[in-house]
Amino acid sequence: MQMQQEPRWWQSAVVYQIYPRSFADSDGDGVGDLRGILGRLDYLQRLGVDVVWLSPVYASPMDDNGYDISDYCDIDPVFGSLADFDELVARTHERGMKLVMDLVVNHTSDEHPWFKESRASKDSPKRDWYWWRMEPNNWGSFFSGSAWQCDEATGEYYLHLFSRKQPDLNWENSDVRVAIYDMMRWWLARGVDGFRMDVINFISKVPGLPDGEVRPGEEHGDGTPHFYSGPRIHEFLHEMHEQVFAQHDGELLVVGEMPGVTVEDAILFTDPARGEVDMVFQFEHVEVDRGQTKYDVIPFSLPALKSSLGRWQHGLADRGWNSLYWNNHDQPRVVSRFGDDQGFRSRSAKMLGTVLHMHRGTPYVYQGEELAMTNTVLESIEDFRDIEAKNHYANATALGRSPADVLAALRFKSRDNARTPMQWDSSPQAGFTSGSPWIEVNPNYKEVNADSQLNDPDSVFAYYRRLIELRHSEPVVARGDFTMLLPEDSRIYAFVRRLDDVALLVLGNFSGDDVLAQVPDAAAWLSAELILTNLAPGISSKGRDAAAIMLAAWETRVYRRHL
Ligand code: TEU
Repeated sequence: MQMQQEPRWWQSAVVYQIYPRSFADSDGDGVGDLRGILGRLDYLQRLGVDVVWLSPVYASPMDDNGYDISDYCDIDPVFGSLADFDELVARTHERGMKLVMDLVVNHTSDEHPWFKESRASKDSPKRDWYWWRMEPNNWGSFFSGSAWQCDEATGEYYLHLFSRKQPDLNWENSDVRVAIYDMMRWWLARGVDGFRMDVINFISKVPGLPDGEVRPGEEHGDGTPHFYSGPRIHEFLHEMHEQVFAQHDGELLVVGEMPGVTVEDAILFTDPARGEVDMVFQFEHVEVDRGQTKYDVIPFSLPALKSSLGRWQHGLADRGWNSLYWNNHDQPRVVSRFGDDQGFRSRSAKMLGTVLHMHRGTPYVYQGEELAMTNTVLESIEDFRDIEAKNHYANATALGRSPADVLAALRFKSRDNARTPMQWDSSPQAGFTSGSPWIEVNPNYKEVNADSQLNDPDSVFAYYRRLIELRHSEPVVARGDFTMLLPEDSRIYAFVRRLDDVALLVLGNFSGDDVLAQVPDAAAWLSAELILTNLAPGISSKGRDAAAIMLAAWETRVYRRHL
């Protein structure tokens, strides 16, 4: 017996992620800001998205571009003021869209008053708000080097899973939790509609912080088994739900970013009956091209991608909910990664968008994805801005790796690929700023920009509008079940969605070749209604009695049939 879940508003919604630093700069200082976003709300409304998620805009020394927060209850001056923020909330709501904040509470900035107080002395009342040790364990940081930093004031070490300027909060201490829930309620009272919660499955650490395994060739131990979905994680998230979300009765969208989360755990996190979060970001599908480490790139395998996404579709079919994404501010651009950003940029971007958006789950569009923005040109290490990339380069080259090899991997995988300015038009700096941008604009902006796509019915932008509209108008897209076809095919992604007597067949060719998709019932599908394709009408081959469906390079099709 399938458990019928109550339909929730976000099951038919599409979320748009803004990375404020790189979206739109209103004052010419080269960094995007809230007033810049205000000036572009019409664009988002035209795209048709339901929710806007802002990467952090809180006060921050910007060691990790705002994921290091020094004041949770203020806006960083580089982005504007609380008054600008209130206006943004109001204008977003006026247009029928919701606004979700990024919540970073696994760690703060080392410049947060809590940490300043904590580090001051061993008997500070806030000493226990962070993790202090006489001796560090062997964990490595995600941003290279040890996860521990010796602090001058007391000679003890503090834990930082990310940069030295991002000390981890100690969630075992209930005062920490109370302070965080208070702050969350304060934002909800200001009108925000939910939270994207940064590395939220890292907040519960195994007591005693045991050493991690040191793999051959590695300098540090892998601490992840001791904090990925740690022993108290479900308890903490349920408590947060009770203390913060429950009062808002299903109006919010709460998504937990959870590196390393398993399907089994995701079911528990997102089962509405358990009261934790609405959905999680999992990472398996964006790690199909990952070797032992992030920068060790292995060849892309479509069967591996299908096996992963299919397992998640299956696992969360009855209980819980998926979120769907190719891109965010940490991932290279998908058209450069799984598509063809040269000869078939637009066509392959539309295919990738279709395959993702037709899955069951809530799709996330990352700024510029709707224009098929690509990875950028990063020649020397000076072109990079991201602390993760810069630390990795310094560390790997110090350990004797060839700078050319390290740079090659960084060019493909660097988070800076996602962080170049939004390409609005073909004017200097792509219309992003009148000043000098904090990171170079992608040199392809004259060809790839919003202005050239907004009024073109064949543009990637127009195509994304249709994808979003389909989720709103077709119940089978939002609520239908999912069946993967052709799991072993190395070039075709194919699946069926079904709700009552309506079925959709979704096909995507992940290659530059013509390929015959040997799907069951091919003849019946060929005579069904073609509701979406990325090829101009007439180019699609339509042999009526074929036993298979011929797809051109990077072609995608969605057929609808009544059964
Ligand atoms: O990222 C969490 C995370 O684990 C990674 O995806 C991270 O981006 C890194 O690439 C690991 O190699 C979140 C944020 O999305 C990211 O921007 C922050 O830097 C990080 O947490 C720390 O707050």
